[in-house]
Amino acid sequence: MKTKIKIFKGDITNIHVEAIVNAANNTLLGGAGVDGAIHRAAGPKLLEECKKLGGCNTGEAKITKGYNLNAKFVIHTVGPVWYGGKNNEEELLASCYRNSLELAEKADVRTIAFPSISTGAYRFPIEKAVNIAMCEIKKFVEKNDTIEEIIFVLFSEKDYLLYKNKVKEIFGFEI
Ligand code: AR6
Repeated sequence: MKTKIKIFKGDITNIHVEAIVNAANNTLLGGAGVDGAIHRAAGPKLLEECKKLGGCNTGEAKITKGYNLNAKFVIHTVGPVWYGGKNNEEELLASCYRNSLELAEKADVRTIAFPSISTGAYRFPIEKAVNIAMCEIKKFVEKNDTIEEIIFVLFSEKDYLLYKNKVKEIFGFEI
């Protein structure tokens, strides 16, 4: 495995990477949380481009330019709302990570940052979400080495520690 996995505590809009992933909603027209922060930092042209995309299904992803962000691209993915786990939520969250990474690879992205998709307004339990995120990343990096760096950006200390411990468990190294 050549890809480096990193964990960072802070605001994803400040990270210097080629693509940042947005935890969006089905309209792709902006919202609160990380979505709001990304649209604010990217500026109004991001919304203009998003309006042309015709929304996005849950579990899927679409790519736009990054406009005023440091990142060249934004990959918008729509996580599932957690309704207790019987509505295919786990598989849908896994497909957010898979589809985002596939789009990044197609766009020749070498560095990418993810937020913790679905664990805010969409209420996905973070202990389950972090496991799904890391398992999907591991499957991807075992088969692809075009992406050099994958960074998870967490807002809170609690989330940061959960991700950090999961990296150790799944990848077997300390960050
Ligand atoms: N940088 C990194 N992480 C952040 C940031 C930031 N700037 N802001 C929030 N987080 P959420 P969801 C964390 O609610 O659960 C939006 O309204 C946050 O603490 O942003 O997928 C969309 O339009 C949490 O841990 O995304 C949708 O309607 C994580 O990012 C809906 O929310 C995800 O929280 C999507 O909900």
